[in-house]
Amino acid sequence: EGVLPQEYTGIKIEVTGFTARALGYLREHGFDPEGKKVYLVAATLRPETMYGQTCCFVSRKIDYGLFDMGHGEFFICTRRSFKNMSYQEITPRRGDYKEALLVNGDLLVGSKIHAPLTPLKTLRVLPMETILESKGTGVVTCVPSDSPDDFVTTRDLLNKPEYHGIDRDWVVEDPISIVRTDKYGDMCAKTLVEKLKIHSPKDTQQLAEAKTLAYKEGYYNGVLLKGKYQGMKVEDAKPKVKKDLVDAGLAFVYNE
Ligand code: A2H
Repeated sequence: EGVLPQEYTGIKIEVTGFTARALGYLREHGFDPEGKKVYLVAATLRPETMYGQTCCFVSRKIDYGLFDMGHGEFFICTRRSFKNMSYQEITPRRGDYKEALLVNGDLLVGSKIHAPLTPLKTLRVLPMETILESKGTGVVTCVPSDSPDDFVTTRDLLNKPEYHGIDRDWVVEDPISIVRTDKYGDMCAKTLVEKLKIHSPKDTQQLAEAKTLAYKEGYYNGVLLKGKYQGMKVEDAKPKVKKDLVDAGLAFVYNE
């Protein structure tokens, strides 16, 4: 845990089709998603990269809460993060963080989702083993072009779908180019993962190095290739993309 507060953008990713298994569980426990809007809430430091989302990651080690946001809307995130949100004027009632239901990440894997800004209409929920319960919302949106973690996890899912208990068709093979830097081209995560010879999502130390390099280069020297702010420096585009998402009700600012 750092000393300074970290400002995340909470991205609302709508679940458009629960798997039959998830539906069975939810109904059995008195929750019918029919006619409701259920969102997986992903915490990101890079809202300007949402043009490159290819899936949404959850952890099978985490029991997520399903929280009533009022007006037929529900959030799926860790109880820890919803508690924090409840003291930041994000939720309906200050200090009320009792979930309607607990849902293990495993039940969510395979569900169909719709995420803002990505050109891909339907994405899937996929498993990521390295998600920490103690950070963000426990939900990570996957941007394999710019996040080394996301790139390596995606590659691992593609290489060993049976091991991960997923359908290979659920994985989008190619990252979407969204940021260009002179140093690493227009797929900085892929470039760095290859350069540092990172083989597995468990290569924690090299991944940390790749993350730092990708983040610094992308943020300070990157140019956005997609969307309304195409051609603008990432540093300048980030607050604009974030504001547009928040104004459109697709995201919110969350601190921890
Ligand atoms: B970032 P920091 Cl394109 N466990 O979003 C593991 N990782 C988590 C997490 C958790 N509980 N919650 C959030 N994260 C990820 C986009 C992105 C991110 C890009 C490039 C780099 C990057 C798309 N994924 O982060 O420890 C989320 O991934 C690299 C720093 O608070 C979030 O931003 O600094 C970032 O880690 C937050 O990590």
